[in-house]
Amino acid sequence: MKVLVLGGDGFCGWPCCVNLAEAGHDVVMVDNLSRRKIDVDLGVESLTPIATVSDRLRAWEETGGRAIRFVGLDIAQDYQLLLELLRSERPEAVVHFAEQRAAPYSMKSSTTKRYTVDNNVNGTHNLLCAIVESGLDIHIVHLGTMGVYGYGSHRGATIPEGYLTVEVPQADGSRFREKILHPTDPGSVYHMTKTLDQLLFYYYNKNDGIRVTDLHQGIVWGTNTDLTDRDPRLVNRFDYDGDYGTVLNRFLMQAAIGYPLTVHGTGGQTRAFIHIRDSVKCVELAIDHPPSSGEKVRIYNQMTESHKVKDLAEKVAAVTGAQVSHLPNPRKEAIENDLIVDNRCLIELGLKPTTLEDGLLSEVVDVARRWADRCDRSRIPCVSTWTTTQAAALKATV
Ligand code: NAD
Ligand code: USQ
Repeated sequence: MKVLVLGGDGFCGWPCCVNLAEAGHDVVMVDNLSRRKIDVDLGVESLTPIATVSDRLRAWEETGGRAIRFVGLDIAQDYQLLLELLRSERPEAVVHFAEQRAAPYSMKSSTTKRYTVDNNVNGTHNLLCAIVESGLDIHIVHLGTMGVYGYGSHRGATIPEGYLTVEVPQADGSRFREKILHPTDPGSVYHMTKTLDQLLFYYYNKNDGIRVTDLHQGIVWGTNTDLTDRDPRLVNRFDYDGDYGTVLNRFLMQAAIGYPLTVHGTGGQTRAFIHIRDSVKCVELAIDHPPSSGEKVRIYNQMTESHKVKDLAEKVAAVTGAQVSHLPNPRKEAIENDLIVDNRCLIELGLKPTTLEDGLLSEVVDVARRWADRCDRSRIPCVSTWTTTQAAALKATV
C-alpha cells in the first residue's frame, strides 16, 4: 500500500516509517524538520545522536530496507504542495504525526502557544481540505492523545474508546440514549489542539465521508525498535529536556546520570503509557484495518498501562538506586487523578502489550548511559509554567 507519513522524521514517526517499509508498504516520509529546528532554537539536542534525514534513509537502504522517499513540506503552510503531493502520489493512507507535541513547549509564551495552535490546527485542516479537493478516498490515521479526555476525576468511570453513551432526560420525563464524542478536557494548549483536531475529523467525516482512525495515544516511552537498532545511523531521537522530555524516559535518563528523579508535586498524577514498539505496531494495525466507507471516525485508545508518576519514580529508583525529589509542579493539573481506560480495540486487532516489567526499563537506562556525556544537565529542569502562580512558586525554590 502507498502510505504518506506526515511528521515521519519525529520520535514516533521515524520508527513507524521503517516499520511500514519493512511490512512491504511504499512509504513517503513528509516533514518540515521543524522539530530539529526547535532543538536548535532551544539550544538542546536529542540525547542520542540522530543522523540527518538523508543519512538515515541511505543507512536504511544499505541495511536492506525497502526505499523510503522524503518530501520536505510544511503541511500547515504549503497547502498547494500538499494537494499536489496527494494528487501525484495517490496514497491509500496518510499517517499524521506532524504536530508540535510538547505541552510544556506549548505553554512557554504567547509565541509558542500561537505557533502550536496555528501549526497543529492548520496542518490537520489542510490535510482534510486537500483530501476533499483531491477527490481521492484516503484513510487518515491520526496520532491524537489520551489527554483529550482530561485528567480530572472520572469518578471511577472507565474511559471508553472515543464515544460515550449518554441518557438525555426529556421534559415529559422520558429519556433517550445517544452515543456522543466523549467530552474533552484539555490540560494545555497542546492538548487543546488535539481536541480541536477531533472536531475537525468529526465534521469532515460527517460532511465529506473522510475515513479517519484517531489514535488516542498515551505517553510513549523507550527509544529504539528492532529496526532502528539495525545501524547507529538509524537511531531514534531521545528527548530529555524540560520541554520535550516525557516523564518515564526522563526518569530513566536521570537515573542513568545520577540526577534525582524530578517528580512534580506529590506525583499522584496518573497517566497512560505505551512503549515505542507497541506504538509502531498500533499504527500498522490501524492502516491494515481501515474504516469502511460511511463509517464514523474510529477512535482507539492507544495505551497499554496506567501508572501514577510517583509509582514510576519508585520503580525506577528500585531498579537503579536513583534518588527521588519532589518539586513544585510547573503545571496547573490535578494533584491526584484516577485513570481507567478501555483499550480493547487494538488488542482485539492483534496488539500484544509490552509492559514495564519486560526488562525494557534497563534497556532505556543503558541507552541513556551510553550517551550520558551528551546530556546538558542545566536543560533538565521543567521551567515552562502554566500560569504566573506556578511561575512564582517555582521561582521561590530556586
Ligand atoms: P516529534 O516532535 O518528535 O515529531 C513530530 C514531527 O512532525 C517532527 O519531525 C516535526 O518536524 C514534524 N512536523 C511538525 N509540524 C509539521 C508541519 N507543519 N509540517 C510538516 N512536518 C511537521 O513528536 P512525536 O513524539 O513523534 O509525536 C508524533 C505525534 O504523536 C504527535 O502528533 C503527538 O501529538 C502524538 N503523540 C506523541 C506522544 C509521545 O509521547 N511522544 C504521545 C501521544 C501522542
Ligand atoms: N512530570 C513529572 N516530572 C517530569 C516530567 C513530567 O512529574 O520530569 C509529570 C507531569 O507534571 C505530568 C505527567 O508527568 O503530570 C506527564 O507529563 P509528560 O511530559 O510525560 O506528558 P504530557 O505532557 O502529557 O505529554 C506527552 C507527550 C504528548 C502526548 C501526551 C500523551 O509529549 O505529545 O500527547 O504525553 S497523554 O499524557 O496521554 O496526554
